[in-house]
Amino acid sequence: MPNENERSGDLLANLAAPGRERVALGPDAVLLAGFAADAATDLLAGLETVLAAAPFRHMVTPGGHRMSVAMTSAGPLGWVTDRSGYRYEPHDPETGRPWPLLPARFASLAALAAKTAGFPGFAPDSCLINRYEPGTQLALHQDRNERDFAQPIVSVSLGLPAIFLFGGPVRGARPRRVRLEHGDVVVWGGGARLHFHGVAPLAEGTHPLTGRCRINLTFRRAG
Ligand code: MD3
Ligand code: FE
Repeated sequence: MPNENERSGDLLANLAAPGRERVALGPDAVLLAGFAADAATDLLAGLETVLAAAPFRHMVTPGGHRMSVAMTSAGPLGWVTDRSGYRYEPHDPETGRPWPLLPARFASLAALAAKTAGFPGFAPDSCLINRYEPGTQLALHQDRNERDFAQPIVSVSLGLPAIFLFGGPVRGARPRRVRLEHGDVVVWGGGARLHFHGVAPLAEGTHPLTGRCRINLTFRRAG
């Protein structure tokens, strides 16, 4: 019977094994295919506790457009947008209360994925949670509200698949299309950190664990 340390050592070795799909999407972007599949039910249970305190909402862009992606956050900082701009805030503007705690399973998975991709010591202080329903899309954008662009971003896809649009450092370049499936994790660091990216309109479908939606968790060091 292995002890706890041996067990977690085995798990780490297995996740990092050469046989597991590990796909370079670019010089500093690595897809860990299926990395979160075994954690998915725990992650979705953690999501329910977050949603009980901070439900999904459709925020408004500085230009006055209602976002079709529904969002919420967990952790010390949460990403918000309204007519006055994009930023991170320690409180949920809907309730005035601090954002819910990062569920333990969220934090452990994000740290293990970052370490596996070559970013040991990643300690996110924010998890932005996006919900896509069929037809929902996310326009090409950069993530630039974080303080330190040397810190990676870890994204976890759950539920329905999506076509992720991975552009370049300037808006003009035609983006690559990458299919992200349930359980896929992508770690974005280095040069890729400031690349334009988005999500194509979600196709119709239902997933056994999420129903008629896709959930994306993005872990960030914002402050
Ligand atoms: C590449 N979310 O929340 S995750 C976002 O699927 C966001 O919900 C998308 O873009 C989603 O900001 C994409 C993948 C992702 C996240 C952040 C990145 C890719 C990134 C930052 C820099 C480069
Ligand atoms: Fe983004």
